[in-house]
Amino acid sequence: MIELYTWGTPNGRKVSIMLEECGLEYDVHRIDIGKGDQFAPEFVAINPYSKIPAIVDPDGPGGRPLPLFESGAILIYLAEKTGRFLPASGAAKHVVLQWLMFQMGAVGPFFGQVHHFLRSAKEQVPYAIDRYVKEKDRIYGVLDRRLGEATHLAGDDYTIADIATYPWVARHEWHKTDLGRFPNVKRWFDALSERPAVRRGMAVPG
Ligand SMILES: N[C@@H](CCC(=O)N[C@@H](CS)C(=O)NCC(=O)O)C(=O)O
Repeated sequence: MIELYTWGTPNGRKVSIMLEECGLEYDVHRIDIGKGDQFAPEFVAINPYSKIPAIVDPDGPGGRPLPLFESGAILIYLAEKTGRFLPASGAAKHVVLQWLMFQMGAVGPFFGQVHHFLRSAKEQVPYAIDRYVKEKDRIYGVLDRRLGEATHLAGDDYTIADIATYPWVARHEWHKTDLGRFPNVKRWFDALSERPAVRRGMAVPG
């Protein structure tokens, strides 16, 4: 049974969606980041950066327990463990990793900054809002062009790149984005929203 340390955020839900898609059994540990649970010494021992998500796989490589943090690293690990949602080798594997890194380096950090400056910042900072909203729209443009030429981000198949990106697009109301402006993203988002594993993963931690 994999131990999942998570909260109801896009980065946490990438991992619960993946666990659901792979049919792996897991125990959910609620880390309430609003209350500061992420700084508890037991959790810091698993993730020294004090952020969700993290997992502990008691049956890691060599039969030894493996603690892991960073959602992208966790998705790659679970994909390799199960042989699902990431080709084993070749160009197709690297295209998946490219779109996964685009999520990790662009979608997550920039959408996250938009959420912060629109919803959480103590004062409205027009320069920051303008900078991050512009970059967010640029990223949506990249996703929309890509999804205009391919069914999924890495091509025909649904992969960990889609699993990583979906929960961020699911927060489109938080970053005030009308998906009607990005019809290919909307087509992809609506299709993924129908997947039972996506629905179950998005409901974690409940
Ligand atoms: N790069 C990390 C980012 C994780 C992250 O930002 N987690 C947020 C929630 S989505 C968090 O735990 N925030 C609490 C904090 O910063 O103290 C990953 O992808 O796992």
